Amino acid sequence: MSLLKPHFRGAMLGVVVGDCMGSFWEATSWRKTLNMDDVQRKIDEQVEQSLRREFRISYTDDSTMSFSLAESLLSSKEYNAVDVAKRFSADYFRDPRRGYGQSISTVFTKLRFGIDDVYQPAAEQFNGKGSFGNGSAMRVAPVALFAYQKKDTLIEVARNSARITHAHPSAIIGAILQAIAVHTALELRGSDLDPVSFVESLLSVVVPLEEAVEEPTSSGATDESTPSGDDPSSSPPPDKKSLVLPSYQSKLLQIKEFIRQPHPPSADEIMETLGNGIKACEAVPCAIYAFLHCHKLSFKYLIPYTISLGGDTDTIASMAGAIGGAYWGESCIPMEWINSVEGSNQAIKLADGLFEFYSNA
Ligand code: R7I
Ligand code: MG
Ligand code: MG
Repeated sequence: MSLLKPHFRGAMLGVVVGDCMGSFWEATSWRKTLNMDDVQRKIDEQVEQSLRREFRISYTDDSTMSFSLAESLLSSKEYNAVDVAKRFSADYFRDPRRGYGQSISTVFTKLRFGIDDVYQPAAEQFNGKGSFGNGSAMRVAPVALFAYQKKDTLIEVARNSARITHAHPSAIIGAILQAIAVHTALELRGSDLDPVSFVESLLSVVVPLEEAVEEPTSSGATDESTPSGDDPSSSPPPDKKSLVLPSYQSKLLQIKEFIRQPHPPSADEIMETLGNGIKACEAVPCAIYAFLHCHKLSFKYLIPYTISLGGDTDTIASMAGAIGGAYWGESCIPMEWINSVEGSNQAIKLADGLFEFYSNA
């Protein structure tokens, strides 16, 4: 099995490369899938222009928040909720035009001047139900590196770091699921991967978490207050139904079915069943499936494939990129992609810091 450090780097680079490559399509692909050749052409064009004109493709909130979480974990040498909240809020007010979720600014405003309970603003979102957006999961990759040796710590830090902005159980469990997926990919790092076993190991974590939640997720049920991949601004106010979202268990079982069937599902089928929208319960399973579909191929294929699934493209590609980067390692990411995205040096520096933290633990 290969050395761990390049895989830490791969995970953090995967976050930023997926985010940068996916962000072009994010606003254009709600409720639709994309042609993979078009996506590939756009990536080539952006990379070529970036290298020729010496500018970097910009990252969005997905990377900003991942970096801040990593920085906080490194500077505090532990999870420190107040410090994480401060950094999230400061980042937002320093540069609010990074494509943040539409409701999260309320949380950052309340956190801005300090508050006794940093979890309170998130708990007040959506009439006290909390956001079920994927923002809690999109930034969680560094937690899998920080707590590489301790799965219990990993789950607790993923849970609590989610709660700073996302109090809905679906967003919290989504963050834990994404962190565990990155962790599992790091453990495997390039060795044979059986996709069914991969899903089963995720199920073993997620099922008890969902069982422990009284109401908010239930197998097969759908949330009708915000349709899949909906433009968030046009959503009606949440009612009691917004607590009822499809369970991760049902999505993971669907992924298992996809893996077992003789022909892979089409992008449209994936959108219809797993979803590709802004909800954590759509974006996280979609990213996990994308990685598993591509695990015998390459990072270079994974990113355009994931973007072709449409919807919340920067976030889903960033999460799939984190899992893929953790699995294949830094060397699998095309050098010209690394050189053309903003934040790649920061990603490497933070990955190395997290590796050092792990090595000295
Ligand atoms: O989850 P969040 O950080 O957004 C992340 C997304 C990623 O795609 C990023 O790339 C960026 O583009 O944004 O931000 P939130 O504002 O907490 O959630 C996102 C959206 O999900 C909200 O603006 C709502 O439209 C929707 N949403 C809900 N709608 C109804 N009821 C989240 N929770 C609810 C809810 O309970
Ligand atoms: Mg984004
Ligand atoms: Mg997004």
